[in-house]
Amino acid sequence: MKYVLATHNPGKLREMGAILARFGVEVVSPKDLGLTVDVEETGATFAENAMLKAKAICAVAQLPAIADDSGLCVDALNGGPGVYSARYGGEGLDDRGRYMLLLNNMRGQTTRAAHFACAIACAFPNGDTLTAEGRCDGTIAFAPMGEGGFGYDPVFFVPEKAKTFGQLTAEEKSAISHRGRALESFVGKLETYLKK
Ligand code: ITT
Repeated sequence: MKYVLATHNPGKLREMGAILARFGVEVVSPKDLGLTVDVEETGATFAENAMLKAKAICAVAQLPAIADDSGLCVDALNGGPGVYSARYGGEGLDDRGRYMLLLNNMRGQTTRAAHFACAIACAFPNGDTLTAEGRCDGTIAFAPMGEGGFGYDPVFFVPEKAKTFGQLTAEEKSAISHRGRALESFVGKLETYLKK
């Protein structure tokens, strides 16, 4: 069975595709199917938004769809930008603009704890759904480091690796990331579901 990855974010597509391939889950992108579905993320939580995206793409593609909703939650910013991570600072900013804004807003802050959160939702054409979540704890760096990954990776420092996500290889990041952990949990649930 093929699964559509319900995301238009190339960084996520790359990471989700690689992780799911390791578990033998065959995926296609919305682009492969000639689909562009714009889903309004009106949910208050990562889990709600992931389900909105999975259900919308599943309905259009008539294939099971796997969505990821994720974000960076910073303690000193009361958990922000959180579900607004992709929209932090407004429409005009790119990834670099968003993480530079974050560094600016953290200037002088000594409490730098943060975590990435990821909710995975899978919707099947018969109406069944599966969900999973993952998280990775770290701190906000004082300056960007590394060119790898996407989004806020250059400013998310992982103490156990003494590196930012941006300084890790794709494999190193996925082994400990919110997305890697959520997808590993999801694949376990998928295997159980498919056996039924
Ligand atoms: P889709 O909705 O099409 O999947 P999106 O980028 O809009 O793409 P989200 O609404 O889930 O997705 O926003 C997640 C944002 O959080 C993303 O744009 C990044 O800025 C950030 N983010 C999530 N996971 C990340 C990661 O592994 N590394 C760096 N930044 C990440």
